[in-house]
Amino acid sequence: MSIKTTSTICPFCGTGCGLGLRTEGQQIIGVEPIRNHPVSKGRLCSKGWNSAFGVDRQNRITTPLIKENGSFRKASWEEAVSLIHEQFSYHMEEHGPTSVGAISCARASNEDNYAIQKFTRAVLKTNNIDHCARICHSPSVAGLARTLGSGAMTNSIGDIEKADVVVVFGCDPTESHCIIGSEIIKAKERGALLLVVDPRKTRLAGLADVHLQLRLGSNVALLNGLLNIIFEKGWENRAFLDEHCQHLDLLKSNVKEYPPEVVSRITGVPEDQLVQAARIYSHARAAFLAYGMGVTQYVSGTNNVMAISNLALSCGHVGRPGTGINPLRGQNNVQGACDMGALPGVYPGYQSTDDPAMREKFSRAWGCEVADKPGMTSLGMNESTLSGQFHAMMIFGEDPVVTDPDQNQVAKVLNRLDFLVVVEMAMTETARFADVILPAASFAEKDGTFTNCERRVQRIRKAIDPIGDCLPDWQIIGKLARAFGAEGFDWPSAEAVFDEFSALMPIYSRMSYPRLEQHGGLQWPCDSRSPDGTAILHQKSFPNGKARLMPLHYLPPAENPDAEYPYFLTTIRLHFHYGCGSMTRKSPLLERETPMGLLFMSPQDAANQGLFNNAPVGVRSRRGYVETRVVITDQLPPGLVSMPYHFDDTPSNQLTNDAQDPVTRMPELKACAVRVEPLDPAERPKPIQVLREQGDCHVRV
Ligand SMILES: Nc1nc2c(c(=O)[nH]1)N[C@H]1C(S)=C(S)[C@@H](COP(=O)(O)OP(=O)(O)OC[C@H]3O[C@@H](n4cnc5c(=O)[nH]c(N)nc54)[C@H](O)[C@@H]3O)O[C@H]1N2
Ligand SMILES: Nc1nc2c(c(=O)[nH]1)N[C@H]1C(S)=C(S)[C@@H](COP(=O)(O)OP(=O)(O)OC[C@H]3O[C@@H](n4cnc5c(=O)[nH]c(N)nc54)[C@H](O)[C@@H]3O)O[C@H]1N2
Ligand code: SF4
Ligand SMILES: [Mo]
Repeated sequence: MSIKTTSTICPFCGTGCGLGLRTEGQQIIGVEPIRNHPVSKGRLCSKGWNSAFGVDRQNRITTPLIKENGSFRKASWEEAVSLIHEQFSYHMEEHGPTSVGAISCARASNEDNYAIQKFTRAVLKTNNIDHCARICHSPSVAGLARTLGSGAMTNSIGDIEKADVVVVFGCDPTESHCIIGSEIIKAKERGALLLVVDPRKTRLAGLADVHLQLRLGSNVALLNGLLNIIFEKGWENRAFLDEHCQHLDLLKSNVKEYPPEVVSRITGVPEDQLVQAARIYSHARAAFLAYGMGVTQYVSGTNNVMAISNLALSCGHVGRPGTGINPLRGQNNVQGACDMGALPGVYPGYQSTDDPAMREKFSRAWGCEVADKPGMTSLGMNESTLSGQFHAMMIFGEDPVVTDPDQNQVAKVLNRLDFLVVVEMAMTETARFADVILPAASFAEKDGTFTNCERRVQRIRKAIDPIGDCLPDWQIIGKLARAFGAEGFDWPSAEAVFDEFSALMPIYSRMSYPRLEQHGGLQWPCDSRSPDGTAILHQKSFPNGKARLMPLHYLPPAENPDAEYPYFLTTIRLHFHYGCGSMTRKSPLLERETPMGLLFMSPQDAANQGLFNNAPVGVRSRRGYVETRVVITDQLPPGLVSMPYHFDDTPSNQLTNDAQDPVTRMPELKACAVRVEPLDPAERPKPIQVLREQGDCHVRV
């Protein structure tokens, strides 16, 4: 049998590296990088190299499954779909369409996400549609929409090589966006100055010219402090401010309240470092600022994003090569899932559901009445379930039991739902709660597109047939829609789905599969004014004319250490694992590198508690308890501990707090208070499943 290589895109992070799948017949036999790929240029990180394990047939759900008497049995598509139709119809009639909803999937394609939100709005007649962007970059979408008028990365990954200053603000790209991380290291090697703002001494912080090791959750104070110095010294970009920004006076009087001595007290950063950082950023010819979850995952998430925007605008580092405000979008297709309107408030292309003209546009295009009531966010649907108003949910490819804050609360919600459908590739902790599981095809088994963090829409291509009874999500939606008697879901191909949505979305309007092929992907906006795509946003002006500067105030995290829970816990990512681990933990090579959840702790704290490297410990918060092992590291200052969130047996989301940003309802995943309880050194940490059986963790279900 001949061997062929199919050119596609890595299914993990938003960098969007080009990946070749080598197949022999219907078997994936290898993975290779794509040499001439515009972003990855022949490189992959270890997750990309190991992507085939996550989709292997041995690790997959391959038929629909229906729960009966507490366990799953195999079912046909007809039986599963008819049960879903019956249950959803019942709840829609009994309690109205706002009592049902869907969670879409930032790991699936644009075609899948478009189909899922169309089905929700046109067939279930509700705007209750959301996805993991809620707990990821929703503050970027909201914050940048307010200040700049558009919520995506303003520049491109290739701009890093044009910058003379790179700022890494609350993100850890050598772990999380490894190929971007390596571009930053290259920039540093060729002489760019590197500024890192992070409470932990990350790998890039170790290489930085200045590392501002601020206290957890003190971003707004720090950013206002930098602006105070910049305005005080006259280092702002007057010409840019005059031409492009409004509300300068408001911002100036706002940051007057943040002189260096006050900011140093709040953030713990020495005053001379604040001045040094302010000088470097404001004096740069081109400063590329990248930021991540250390900015967004706070009750002050949207304010943090707007404070970053204030700084970049005041120094004029927007709209030119090598600059920009660059949220490093996380999931392979989270940018696309947002673009497709898998959010309660927007149709595809960020066209508001509150705008009657848009409602009319989509009603006409879809040939039916669409939902007219405002939709709920994912956490809103959870709350509504607990108050008895929300009854049936479909979750496409997310594992909230492991990845949402406060695991015991999530379990309580899923138990309360009357009917839960999970569309998944593998058996996850969330899928165990389902009444029906539908088997999804993996990225290797379908055609479509992913949109990476720099707004580049790229083709993914089918290398093998879907295994077993699996189907791409958009075809699963087709089956469900037919059961509901709905028309307009019978697309003959992924390309037909793409053609339908690109015609409805101005920012994708000049894209087509042949044009994506020809250009090696196209960056939106791609319209008649910019038919070959847009590498840099806001080069001439902002969508609303001028950008807005926003006066903001510092707000501490919702939960802070105290005598009972003396440590701050922050949750992080590790290079070798991804999300809930449902794919990366299937790779023996990745699993060998980090096989279990860990608690990182400073040498001082470990010494105070009499803990040695690898010592077993319990970690407790007001919400839950896990057991794990200690790793002593000088990456952390005393008083701060950290844990990855990839491990279903050591879930750090047992501990996290679901206090929320009032604008976006982003939960505060980056800060909560915990205590660390040494276990007998001979004891093995118990996985959560065992703790639960023993009643050792306060499961509130
Ligand atoms: N290996 C791997 N890569 C991934 C993922 C994965 O699961 N595994 N997930 C993908 C996804 S979904 C996403 S969203 C991205 C996320 O990518 P990142 O944003 O890099 O993710 P985190 O590890 O959560 O990093 C957040 C950083 O913020 C810092 N931090 C915490 N609090 C503060 C604060 O108050 N201020 C500042 N300035 N910094 C703070 C933390 O110390 C940490 O270094 O990664 C993507 N890539
Ligand atoms: N404590 C803490 N918690 C966090 C974070 C944190 O920093 N700290 N980060 C948060 C962030 S930024 C994010 S984005 C979330 C991520 O949270 P999730 O989205 O729940 O995590 P993933 O592991 O990406 O889960 C996606 C699931 O999709 C499935 N899947 C993959 N491809 C497809 C497909 O094509 N179709 C279907 N139907 N399914 C598919 C996979 O099998 C996997 O089980 O986690 C959040 N949780
Ligand atoms: S950097 Fe991201 S997209 Fe590139 S290979 Fe690694 S996980 Fe995949
Ligand atoms: Mo994310």
